[in-house]
Amino acid sequence: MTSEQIAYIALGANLGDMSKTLETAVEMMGDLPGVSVLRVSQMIRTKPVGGPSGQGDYLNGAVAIETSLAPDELLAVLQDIERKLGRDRPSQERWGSRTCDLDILLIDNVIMDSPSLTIPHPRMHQRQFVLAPLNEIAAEAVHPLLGKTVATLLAELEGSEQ
Ligand code: A4P
Ligand code: MG
Repeated sequence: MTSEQIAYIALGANLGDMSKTLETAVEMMGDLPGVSVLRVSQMIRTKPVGGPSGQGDYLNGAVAIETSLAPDELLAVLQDIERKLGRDRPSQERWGSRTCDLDILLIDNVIMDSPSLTIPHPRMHQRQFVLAPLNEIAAEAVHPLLGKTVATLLAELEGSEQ
């Protein structure tokens, strides 16, 4: 039995009723054994980053949870929610449109890199659509590899865009 840890999950959608889908995803997370939802950010509309051209805008958000699940167990239950919400990938292209994408951003100070799971999420610090909602619920959370808070990472990213 793993002890309770705080994890941050990114939510993204750019197909279907995005607002409803993400709301349902948060409810389903709260219903999981071994998971409690602590905080939920606002869902923000963002321009697609990467992937094929012509994709629609995304709705993105972030959730803080407390969980006793091990990282690979958490990934499995999140992927199950993605499937139940009809995660439908019209193309298998990397970074293509999706009904619901749930990514694990951070789990306390966990650092891991296995074929199926990399924590912290390897691109989180480069993405405003991840950091802006995360900053709303976890500005002081520290990225264990970069040694910086979410607030600092967001400020650096916004500064570098000018
Ligand atoms: N995987 C490894 N580490 C993790 C982790 N920390 N959390 C593996 C979740 N999954 C992780 O994921 C592919 C595989 O990553 C999984 O099988 C898992 O074992 P996927 O969700 O099937 O595919 P994906 O999401 O297309 O790939 P990826 O690399 O996660 O994409 P990104 O980097 O998440 O980018 N633009 C806007 N505005 N908003 C978005 O939300 N999202 C993407 C996807 C691109 N552009 C976007 C957005
Ligand atoms: Mg993903």
